[in-house]
Amino acid sequence: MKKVTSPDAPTSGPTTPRTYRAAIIGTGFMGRVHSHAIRALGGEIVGVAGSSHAKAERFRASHGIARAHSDALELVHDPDVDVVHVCTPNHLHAPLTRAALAAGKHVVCEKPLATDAATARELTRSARERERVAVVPFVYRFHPMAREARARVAAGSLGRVGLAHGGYLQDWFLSPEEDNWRVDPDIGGPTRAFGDIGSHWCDMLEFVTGDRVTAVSAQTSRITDSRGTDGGRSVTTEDLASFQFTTAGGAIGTAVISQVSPGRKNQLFLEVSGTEGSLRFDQERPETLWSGERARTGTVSRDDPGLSAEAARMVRLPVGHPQGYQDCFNALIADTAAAIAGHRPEGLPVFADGLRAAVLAEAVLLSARERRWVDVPPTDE
Ligand code: SOE
Repeated sequence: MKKVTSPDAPTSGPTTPRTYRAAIIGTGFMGRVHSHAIRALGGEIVGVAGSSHAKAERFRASHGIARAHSDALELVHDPDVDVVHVCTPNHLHAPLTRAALAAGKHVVCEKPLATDAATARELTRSARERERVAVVPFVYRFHPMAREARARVAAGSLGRVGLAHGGYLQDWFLSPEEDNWRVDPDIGGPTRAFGDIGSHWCDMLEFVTGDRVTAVSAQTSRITDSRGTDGGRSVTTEDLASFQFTTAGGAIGTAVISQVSPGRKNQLFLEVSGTEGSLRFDQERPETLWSGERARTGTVSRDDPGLSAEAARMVRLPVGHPQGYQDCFNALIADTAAAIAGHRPEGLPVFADGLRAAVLAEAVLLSARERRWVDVPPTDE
């Protein structure tokens, strides 16, 4: 494939790649979602690797992929592969990404890019130096209504933004019997609920408002100190987090993060209020935005004529045909391919955004541990 530049680097003009030749490492939920998105693009999945050969083989057979590998590094070095998709448990993200960049590949690495900010910074620099397209799937950016909210804030429709609040709520860790690699800090990292879904909320906040969180005051908590069917392992990471924050633009706000809220499956919601109006996005009803003004309230719909150009660019299906999570992923992978071809697609989440999430996570954990406000250092990568 022709040498291409990262979306952050200057480009000499778009070209169309021959094809998108990918490797998938990781055979769980995210591996499946990535695989569907690559196929939707018309890309080729050269091979898959998993935590065991049996898992890789099952994934290969059910997804119609040519090769199953037991050795992920062998697949990373395959000359037929242009882009490596890292969809493994968290502790493998950094070593596999490092190896893929060193082998000259483009990378789509699931979040967290790394379980600590120093490593995330190293990978961000490495991708930039090597001029590789390097993406972290903050995928909710690809809902047309998230783009619409961002466009309206940028156009000044809300006036001066003073407040943002919301949360990200799930319930899949409700039972103390629920055990998972995420519970083990050596595999999942030092933060669980915040790292897994709070990172999405913060990305959405900063993406929609175009503003930066400058300081946080956080608390974390858990509903059980042990997990597993036999009362098994002791738990050190959080089920719950709440935080208040300030932004560079002078706004304040709060967010609640939970993986133990009964009945809540995947509710990421964000409400932003300015001097002229408010907007609310809810990921479980992603085709509309609630809009409020002093004199009236209303609903902006994906089907409305007159959406911003960026929102319209994310519309992939005709009016009346709802779009969802997988459509967002398809759009993200399509923009990744465009970046590899030398375009600069608006709003593609790159490693700098993964680094930003790692820096925010460290600030939240430190604040909760020391029960004080913590400044969030700027991430100028
Ligand atoms: C599980 O909590 C999970 O799949 C997250 O890992 C994803 O990032 C989120 O999009 C949905 O929930």
